[in-house]
Amino acid sequence: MNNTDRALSVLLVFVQASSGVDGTASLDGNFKKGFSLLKDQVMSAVIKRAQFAIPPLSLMILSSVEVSGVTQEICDLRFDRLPIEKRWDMVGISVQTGAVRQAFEIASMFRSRGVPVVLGGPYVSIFPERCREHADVLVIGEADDVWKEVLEDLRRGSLRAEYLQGDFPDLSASPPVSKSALDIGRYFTTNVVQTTRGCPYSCDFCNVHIMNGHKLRHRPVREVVREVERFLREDKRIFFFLDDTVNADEHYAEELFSQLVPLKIRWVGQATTLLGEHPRLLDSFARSGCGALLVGIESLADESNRAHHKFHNPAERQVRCIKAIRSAGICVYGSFIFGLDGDTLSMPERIESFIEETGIDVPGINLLRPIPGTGVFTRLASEGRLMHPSDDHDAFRFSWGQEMLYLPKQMSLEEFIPSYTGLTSRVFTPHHALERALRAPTLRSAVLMFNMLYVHMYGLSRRDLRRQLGEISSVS
Ligand code: B12
Ligand code: SF4
Repeated sequence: MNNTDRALSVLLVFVQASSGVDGTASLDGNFKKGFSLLKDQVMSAVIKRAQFAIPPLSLMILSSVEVSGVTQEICDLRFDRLPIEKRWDMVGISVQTGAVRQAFEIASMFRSRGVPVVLGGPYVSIFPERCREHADVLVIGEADDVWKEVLEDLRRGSLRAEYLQGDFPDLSASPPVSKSALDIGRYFTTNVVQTTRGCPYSCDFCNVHIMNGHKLRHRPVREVVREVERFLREDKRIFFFLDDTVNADEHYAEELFSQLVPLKIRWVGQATTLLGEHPRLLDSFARSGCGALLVGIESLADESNRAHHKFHNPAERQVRCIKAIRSAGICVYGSFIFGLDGDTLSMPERIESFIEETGIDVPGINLLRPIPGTGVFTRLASEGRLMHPSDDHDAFRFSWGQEMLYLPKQMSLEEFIPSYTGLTSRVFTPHHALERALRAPTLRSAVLMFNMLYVHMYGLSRRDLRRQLGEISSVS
């Protein structure tokens, strides 16, 4: 059929993961039982707020692609109900490994109504064969450039079954990102910006370097500055720089953030602790309004970081670097993974004193989530250490540290689980939350809210892990 005669509507869907940072459904589940309905709703709103919901940049990029006669809307399932009754000419769904089942269910609902479904996103790019039967069209790889072709083919009535972005798109020529498909008020902020893509590192538990490649691709500094200026006109709130490592190219970052100083924004991002050893760059971060950085500490044992190919943050330099970042007035969210291959039962004590010594403002103590498609997943499968069949990807969804998915190397599950739950029950208390907020170099209310959210979430994690331990014990 040729679709050129009438305006076509395309719906872009961001799927809510059933648990994890955006899984309010499971997060506030506890409250539903004991509290009155009003309290329930208030608590739910607080939790939603504390999740600092930001819009999906992927769908903002796609919805900014203009093809005459095609309009695009974003449905963010963290807030919206699926507009299944409305007439759509095509539905695009962003599939993350954590929400594959939900994404396929949504695809099937639309397809059963005759609406063609396009699947794209990290999971599709890594496992296209597993997605094929659930879609009419697959977009494999970063879709910045190919999306226009898809929309034009929709217009012509000649959609293909597959669009493959062979190489990685050149970010030096990306068109402006628009917020026109967003309901700005519902988000914590809509100022989400990516300055580079790709990651030069190869941590084996991560698939960014697989999806986006090892070569760092930059957007021109002047374009990022223009985008920040433009975004500021629509939304004065804080900026999230979504780069996996915003200091990956120090010269680029120093130039960019020095140029952002006059705009007087507040921003947060993700960086390596090496930043603490580069005073000029750190200074440009602080002067340009950086309020907080998430740093991946992973393990305090070098043998663990080596085992998982994380070579760029040796443990002995971490304390000094984190202290330097905090002294520059920037809060540190320190992300640990307990249970890596070199970790032993002495690790919880080390983590606790490390948090104390460095003054980390928001600690995150994760369990290793082996993501299908990563090096660690393949290795654990070959070592017989995965607790579910390796082709059951739904079992390896990203729950919030709520169950063990693999067997640790240096300890049994019967030892590991109590040691992890003991650690989180000591680190995440309302008392520590308040203490951390009071000593935070800036953004104190956000630090308090984040820590309080974690008091709640790690409580859920302990409940689920204890239940899993009970099940393991009753079987053995
Ligand atoms: C910001 C961020 C978040 C934010 C916003 C989520 C989002 N996806 O926008 C929040 C905090 C909510 C979040 C949550 C989670 N995240 Co996150 N997040 C990121 C981060 C740092 C940046 C995402 C981003 O904007 N990238 C830039 C855009 C442009 O790239 P993109 O999303 O890949 O989109 C491109 C293509 O994939 C494709 N595409 C994407 N969607 C679609 C849809 C269609 C129809 C088409 C055609 C194409 C297409 O085209 C886009 C343009 O090129 C990435 C790391 C990364 N480098 O991407 C991790 C990442 C996406 N997150 C990850 C994880 C694990 C999670 C959580 C499960 C964590 C948890 N335990 O709760 C949840 C799941 C949330 C969910 N509902 O899926 C993993 C996903 C791995 C995987 N294989 O799926 C990543 C890759 C990090 C990692 N180290 O592995 N996350
Ligand atoms: S964890 Fe961070 S540094 Fe390591 S490969 Fe992934 S994005 Fe790069």
